[in-house]
This record gives sequence, C-alpha cells and structure tokens, in this order.
Amino acid sequence: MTRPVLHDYFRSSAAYRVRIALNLKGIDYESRPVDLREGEQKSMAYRSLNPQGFVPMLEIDDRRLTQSLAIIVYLDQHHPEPPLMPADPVDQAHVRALALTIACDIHPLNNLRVLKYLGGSLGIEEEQRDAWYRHWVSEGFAALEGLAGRRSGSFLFGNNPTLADVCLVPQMYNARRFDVPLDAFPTLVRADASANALAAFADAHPDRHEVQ
Ligand SMILES: N[C@@H](CCC(=O)N[C@@H](CS)C(=O)NCC(=O)O)C(=O)O
Repeated sequence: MTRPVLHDYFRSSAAYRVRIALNLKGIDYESRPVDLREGEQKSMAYRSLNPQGFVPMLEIDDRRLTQSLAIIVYLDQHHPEPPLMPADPVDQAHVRALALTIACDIHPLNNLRVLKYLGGSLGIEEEQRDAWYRHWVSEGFAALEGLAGRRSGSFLFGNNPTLADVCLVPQMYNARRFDVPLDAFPTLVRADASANALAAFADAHPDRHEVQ
C-alpha cells in the first residue's frame, strides 16, 4: 500500500480523531500540515483537493477521503483489527450515538470558523466567545455522561476503545484548553485517562504534531 497522506492540523480535533484511528490500526502515514492559523485551508491549492476547505483529508488507496467519521469508518472496514465498533447492532447504535453526540452536537458549534465568525463578523468579545464554548461543551458533556452511564467501563463503552473514545479524547483536550470544569463528568474523565494510557492515543496528541 502507498503510504497514506493525512492533511492535518495539530489542534484540529477532527484531524486528531483520524490520527488516533490510524495509530490504533497500526497504519503508517505521512502527516502533511495545513496551517489553519494562516488560512491555508482556504487556498485554491487545498480547495482543489478538498472543496470543503476542512481538515482532515486522507489520501489512501488512490482516493481522497474527507469527513473524519467517514474516514474512520472506512479505516475500520478495510483494516478490521482492532475493531472500533462492537459486534452487536444494538451496541453499535449506542457507540454511534456516543460518537455523534460529540461529532454532530458539540464540535460544530465550537470549531474555528464558528468562533471566528462570532469574534469577527458579529464582534463578540473573547470572554463571551469562551463562555459560548464552555456552555455548549458542558451541555454536550452532560448528555454524554448520562448516555454512557452504566454501559461504560474503563472506556466510554465497555473496556476497549471504540469510535466513541476516538471522538472523546480530542474533545476533552479542547475542553481543557478552554478551562471547562470536568468534575461533573467522571465517566468521561475515566475513559479519557484510559485512552491516553495507550500509545495510539498518546502519539496522536497535538503536542506531538505541532506546526512550528
Ligand atoms: N465534520 C468535519 C469537521 C471538520 C472541521 O471542522 N475541521 C476544522 C478543524 S477541526 C477545519 O478544518 N476548519 C477550518 C476552518 O474553520 O476554516 C469532520 O468531522 O471532518
């Protein structure tokens, strides 16, 4: 297999998810930074590859894949070990619900372009933008804590990492950057700690992928 290329940005939580999944699957890849601070994602060159102008994008198997969850599902289907989804369809629906709570209900409200729009076009002060961020993360985490509930173990679902943990860890990293209090979310804190004890998660950490 030609070495896959991940169009990446160290602090992008969606790209961080894909770095974790690639590591869990043991896939060697090249990380090609797209500097979001410099607006490189909006360049003609990048948009000609990914019209949406987002990271991540993964070049693999002579294809260009976009959208982190679509990429991760593709990786899981083509590299089944270790599985990122449980075998039982009801458990699968539960794990997807956990992952989508993060990827669809928390992350889109707080990503770079939304925060920039609040601060730029709408002229909202940094303090209020941070309050916005903390509000939506706290609300989403409360829902996630309840949803994970008794089906959690050392990870969000059971005792092995799944797609849900792949989404959780980057969101927890971002929550800490914005000083979101986490005391009310013991299940999330436990799953995050279990995941970060694994090399696949630790090696994907933004500190190890920082653009200089
Ligand atoms: N739903 C997309 C979200 C991707 C996304 O929001 N990427 C952000 C970084 S986390 C981005 O590229 N933002 C560029 C911008 O805001 O201009 C996914 O899961 O891949």
